[in-house]
Amino acid sequence: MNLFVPKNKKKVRKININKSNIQNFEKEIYDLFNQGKIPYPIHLTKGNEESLINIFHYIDKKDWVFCSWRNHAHALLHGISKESLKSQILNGKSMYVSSKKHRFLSSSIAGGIIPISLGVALGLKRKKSKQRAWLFIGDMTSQMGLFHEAYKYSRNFNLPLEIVIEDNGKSVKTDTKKVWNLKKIDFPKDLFYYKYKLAYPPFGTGKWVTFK
Ligand SMILES: Cc1ncc(C[n+]2csc(CCOP(=O)(O)OP(=O)(O)O)c2C)c(N)n1
Ligand SMILES: [Mg+2]
Repeated sequence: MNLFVPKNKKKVRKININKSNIQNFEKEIYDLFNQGKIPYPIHLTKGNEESLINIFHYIDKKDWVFCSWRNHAHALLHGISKESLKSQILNGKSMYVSSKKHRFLSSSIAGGIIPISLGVALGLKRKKSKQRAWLFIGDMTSQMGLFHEAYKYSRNFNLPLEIVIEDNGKSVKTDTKKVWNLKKIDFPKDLFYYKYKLAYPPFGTGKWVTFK
């Protein structure tokens, strides 16, 4: 199974970005990095475009999106322009792209975004907002104690927090299942979940680059 969507979720959005748009953007960043034009860390995504596009159909334009260092595709799908995203990346913010206007926040700290998304979901509930908070986390981050507490809190207090597990099987280069002696990542069935094979190295481009 590549993508699991929980029951009773409705598609609410038209997406006018396709797989090649995302791949072309990432390839441009890949080339710029190799040319020494981005002297900062970058994390590229490839192999999950179709699942991501599918999931973003469920995300309202005014919902809050929270994700990790691997966030370029998410940013484009949530409406951040290519130009603005590229400028953030060229200025060293690839790992923590953000836009208040688009209600988009990411973090380079593993699990760091979890309590923030939970707090925003609590705020949305208190304000009786119709919007939801969306939390995207990797397979390793989904095994952190922090995540289990946030999950329990959000469900027990019925908060508008949607969670997406992005399972590429790895924590950087380490097999996540081996770390925890798991046969498979077991996840509650009220979460979105997708599995993919990351087609870029976990960080950078896999090449030694001389920065100018
Ligand atoms: C608090 C903290 N510890 C360690 C790291 C180093 N680190 C960066 S990515 C990563 C692995 C995370 O794996 P996963 O959640 O599966 O995300 P993926 O990169 O595979 O998308 C780690 C441990 C970090 N960013 N933050
Ligand atoms: Mg992973």
